[in-house]
Amino acid sequence: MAQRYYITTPIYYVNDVPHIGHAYTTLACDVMARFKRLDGYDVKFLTGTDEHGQKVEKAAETEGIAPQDFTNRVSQNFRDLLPAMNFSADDFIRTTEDRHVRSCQAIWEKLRENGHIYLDKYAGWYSVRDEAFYAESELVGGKAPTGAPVEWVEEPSYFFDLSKWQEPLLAFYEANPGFIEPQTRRNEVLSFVKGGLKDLSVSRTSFKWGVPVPGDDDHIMYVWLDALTNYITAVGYPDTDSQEFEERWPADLHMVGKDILRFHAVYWPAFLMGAGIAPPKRVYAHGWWTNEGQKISKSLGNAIDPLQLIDQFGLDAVRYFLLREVPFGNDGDFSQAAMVSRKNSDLANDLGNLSQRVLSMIAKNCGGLVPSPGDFSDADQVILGRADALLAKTRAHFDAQAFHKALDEIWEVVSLANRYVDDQAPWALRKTDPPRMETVLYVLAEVIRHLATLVQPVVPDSAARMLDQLAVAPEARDFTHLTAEHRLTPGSALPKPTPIFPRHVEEHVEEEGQST
Ligand code: ME8
Repeated sequence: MAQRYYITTPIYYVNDVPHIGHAYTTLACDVMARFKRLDGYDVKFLTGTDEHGQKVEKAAETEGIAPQDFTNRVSQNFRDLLPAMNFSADDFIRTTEDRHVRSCQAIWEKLRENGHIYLDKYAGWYSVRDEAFYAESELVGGKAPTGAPVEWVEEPSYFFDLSKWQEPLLAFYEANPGFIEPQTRRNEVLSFVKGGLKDLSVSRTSFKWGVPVPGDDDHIMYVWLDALTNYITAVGYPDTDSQEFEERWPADLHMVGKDILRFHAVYWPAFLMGAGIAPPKRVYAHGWWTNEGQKISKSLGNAIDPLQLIDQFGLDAVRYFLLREVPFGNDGDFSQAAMVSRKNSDLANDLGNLSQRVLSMIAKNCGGLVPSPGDFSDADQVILGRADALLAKTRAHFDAQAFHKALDEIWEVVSLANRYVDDQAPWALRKTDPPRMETVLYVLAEVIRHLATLVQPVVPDSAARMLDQLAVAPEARDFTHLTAEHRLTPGSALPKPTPIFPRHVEEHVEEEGQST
């Protein structure tokens, strides 16, 4: 039976329209999910929206509409991003759904039954923007350490006994060294937990937009306890005996931005252990995008709209750029120049040109059929060997979420193949040694088949077109076909090749061209 893989994005607040940062996290999950499916896994890929809490309530208030109407509208923007970015999510959860309210109340009951929740009073700082409580000692110049404004809150509150979880958490991190990635982030979490944990306020009474605390309607659940629970709601919690829960939980990977690592790597495993549920297997905290050197923020008005980027550069170029430009895990800066350069050099010049020149030579010189190879030379064997070895290398990088390294590895073979074309000069062989020309073009077509199969997770539409042009059947595109036993069949008919990766043409350049 297929191995299972359960991957999640954060659920996004509906106080804002989706921008490039949200698209980035979901993209990372999408390529991971696509890779695993092609590698034979039974995948569940979950995303959704976080719709409760003071931040969302305030945003609705500002617009003068009921929170539910507001969240219905904004949540739809996040849902619309899925087809626009070609995201292959299997489920989209909204925290205002009944299934989720039921699940939140169930985990609350479990925590209370197990003696981890008690009623007291909260007096301290709260940041609505971060939806987080801060101790006086954490404030920097009267603000949250994130720079968000804070307000003084004093109200009755239920608490979760987080202080008791320091040792169990440290033991858990120790036993599961890959639980938090990258390792530098793991070290930050470790030192935070070693510094001691305070009990956590997990309910609010000063507003209403949330899940009611079971048995005490004056309180609503703290939005982070509510939000984190989405990951188990979507696999059937509280029905822990259900087949889905047994098969899917614990999740294989929660992908998050570095800003929300603490919630996922400290609070969440503590809540789960408190409720007698296994923590997830891994939390990966990726870096933060800036825009031309500036922090992306609503107030600066410099959020990058993914839909606009797609319009400008094409979807696959955007997907490729985001994962290739910045080592995954690091912060990155978006710039138009870098985007154009990746699109033109890696996609148009390197991969696009390779496939276009090989396929048009085949169309012209081999009657539009997959060429018939003779014996393979050493050079042929070397490049075929490199192509055959790519899957294992790529898989190791994907398993470490090192997407940039996987792409690097693949593009090394793209370069080798381009060099092989130049060295072998099939256009010259056409006259001097036609059978050898066929062998060279066959080797190249086979290498391109490997490349196109492996880039499917990142540039799915373009890869599909490349595979169409090689007449690779839809059922022959998964990774089990990346072996020598599945080489292209000589003599099969190929469709007429058309370019797949266009160069980026600056609009103003075109206009200048027209006016002269
Ligand atoms: O935090 N660069 O939701 P959120 C990279 N609802 N990633 C970015 C980014 C940027 N500039 N800006 C946002 C929440 N992100 C909670 C999550 S989960 C149980 C609840 C991405 O709408 C990044 O993944 O503020 C970050 O963690 C997430 O969006 C925050 O989304």
